[in-house]
Amino acid sequence: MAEPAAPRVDTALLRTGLTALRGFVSEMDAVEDALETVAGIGDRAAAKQAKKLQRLMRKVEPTVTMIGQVKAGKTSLVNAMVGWPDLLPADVNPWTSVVTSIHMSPKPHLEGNHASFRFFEDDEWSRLLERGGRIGELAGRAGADEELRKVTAQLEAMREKSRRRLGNKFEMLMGQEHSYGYFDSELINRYVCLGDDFETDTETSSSQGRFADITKSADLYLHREEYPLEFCIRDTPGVNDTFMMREQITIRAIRESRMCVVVLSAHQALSTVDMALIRLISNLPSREVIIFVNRIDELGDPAAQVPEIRESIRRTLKEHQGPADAEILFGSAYWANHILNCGRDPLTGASQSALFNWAESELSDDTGDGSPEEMIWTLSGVPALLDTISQRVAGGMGRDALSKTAKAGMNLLNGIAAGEHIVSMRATDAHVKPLDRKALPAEIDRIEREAQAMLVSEFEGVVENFYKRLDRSHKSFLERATASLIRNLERYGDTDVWQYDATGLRVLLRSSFQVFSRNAQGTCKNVFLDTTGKVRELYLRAFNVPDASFRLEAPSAPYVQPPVMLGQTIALDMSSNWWGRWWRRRRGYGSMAADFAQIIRAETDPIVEGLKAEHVNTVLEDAQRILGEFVAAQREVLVELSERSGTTVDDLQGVGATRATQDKVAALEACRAVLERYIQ
Ligand SMILES: Nc1nc2c(ncn2[C@@H]2O[C@H](COP(=O)(O)OP(=O)(O)O)[C@@H](O)[C@H]2O)c(=O)[nH]1
Ligand SMILES: [Mg+2]
Repeated sequence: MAEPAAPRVDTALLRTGLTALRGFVSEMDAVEDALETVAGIGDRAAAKQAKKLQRLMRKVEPTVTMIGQVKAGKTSLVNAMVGWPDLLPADVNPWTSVVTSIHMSPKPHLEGNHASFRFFEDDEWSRLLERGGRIGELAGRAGADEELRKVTAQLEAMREKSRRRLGNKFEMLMGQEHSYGYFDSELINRYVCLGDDFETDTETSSSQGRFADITKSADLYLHREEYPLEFCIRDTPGVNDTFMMREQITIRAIRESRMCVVVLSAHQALSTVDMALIRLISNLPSREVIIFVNRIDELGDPAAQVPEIRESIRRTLKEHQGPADAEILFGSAYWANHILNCGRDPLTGASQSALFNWAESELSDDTGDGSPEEMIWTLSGVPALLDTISQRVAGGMGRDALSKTAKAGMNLLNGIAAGEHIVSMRATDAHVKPLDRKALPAEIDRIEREAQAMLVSEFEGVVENFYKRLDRSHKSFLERATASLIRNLERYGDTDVWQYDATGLRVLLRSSFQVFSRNAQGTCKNVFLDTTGKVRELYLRAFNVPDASFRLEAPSAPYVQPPVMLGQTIALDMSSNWWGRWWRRRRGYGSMAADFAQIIRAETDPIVEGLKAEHVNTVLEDAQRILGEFVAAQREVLVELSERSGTTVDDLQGVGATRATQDKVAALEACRAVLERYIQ
């Protein structure tokens, strides 16, 4: 008997939202062609560099991270976006903390679709157990011993269960990675889906969910020709959990990609419950945040309710200093997956009437002439989401990548053109003096040394300034908060639980960070320009190239990651039981104020330290690397040129060489016109 055919999925629908991404890829093609020409004209070293630039440009993999409430439909939405409705299990046990990245590639992988799963490191678990995670840390600081005991006991039980489930493999698996030359839903389930028995004591699960409790991340490599370039969609477990472990996971995931989609459920779109979420995204620029309000199929009257929800989200974002201009889209992963599945499972009655209601409001006469499938796909909001993402990629990290490649390509081209100039000079004028080749490498080394030293010393000033501002903001916040506490105590006594909003601190720290970010980029830009000027002078001096026509592009300053960690929950954000109890247990205003200052300091110090350590070092290291790469590329071209300029007139075969040179120069000019378009 023949095997039943796999259920059909209409992946062609995906193309609808990816036009801007295709546009971006054709721009990449144009730059790639120009580099191809440059490679053909230049000598071996130049050709090698051009190939390397092509390779690096092709390696860009835009990544978008889905964050949001548990059950908002993140996973269902990811499935729709990759065109595989049942790929990742929806409705997984909220205890899982796996971050799943789906890497799509327009070309099939040689080894076919494949997957790898990574487990937590042993020390990540121990840290969680010893200190009870972030929540335990908070409870510990507040002296909420009872809570701390509870949290630790829960974590112990969780670990015990995993240990029993996995037997003596448990320790061995920590920190390991499992790779497979295929994947399907069954395999994924084993790694990301906890069995339902996890929280109860019935040990019924067999293979399902066998590893899920210790899986940290899953990477799936999928061939999808509808995506015109390598593209990664990352699913996170959701922000709100008992141990605040996932908050850290989410923060890390956001930091690793330039764009995030905040998925909200239409029933409960951005209420005060989501303050943790709002805090996380308020540290991102609006253009890097897209809000997708999912599950509109469950609204009674989407046409009327959607505008209200939009308005309320805008208001909430504004009130809480969130990214007020972030794009807000509406849709239903349920409709999207329904239509990708070619409508095999009929829509429920309520969902169908919501669809008609939404169609009437959304589909105008000129959008209404597609097929019914296309119309439902449009109404699901997924193509609009893909389109917004595509545009952001093309306008953001894509544009940056193109510009970076175009600049390096242009410099390569200018080097080659300078070489051709030398050749033609030597062919016509025997008086051009050959260069002292030996002096060049030392000159370039000197320029690099000076540039790196300048970078470090200028950076020091920027950093010192930043630290001062941070510390000042931190101190003044602590003083104000404590003063407010005392005022409150004097006025109302200590019976009312007093709350103090940490937004002020975040705003202050964020603005210090923005100043740092601007100054750091400005410094890099200056040093890069200065270095470029010196290298250019070397060309002029060494090869007699005409001053006016010879240009070198300075590399772009490094990208500075937004300070997402500022959004992490701190004691002041919590209004849980232990805060009240902490409050009631204190006696005497003096001790209260002192204790309070101490707990807040203990909570905010790590944030300030984190901003200092991680961001500052990353920016400086990136800048040093960019500078190093720039000089290395220039060194290769210059040394190569100096070798050519040592050839004799006879080697150049007189007039013949001049004519060939003119052809080359014309071809290079055509490439220059292409590359110029992409330089920012
Ligand atoms: N009606 C409806 N249900 C949805 C939609 N998206 C997801 N769900 C359901 O909501 C539940 C949670 O979805 P899931 O994708 O796991 O949410 P996550 O926790 O954010 O990843 C599942 O039962 C889904 O089938 C939607 O657009 N409409
Ligand atoms: Mg999920």
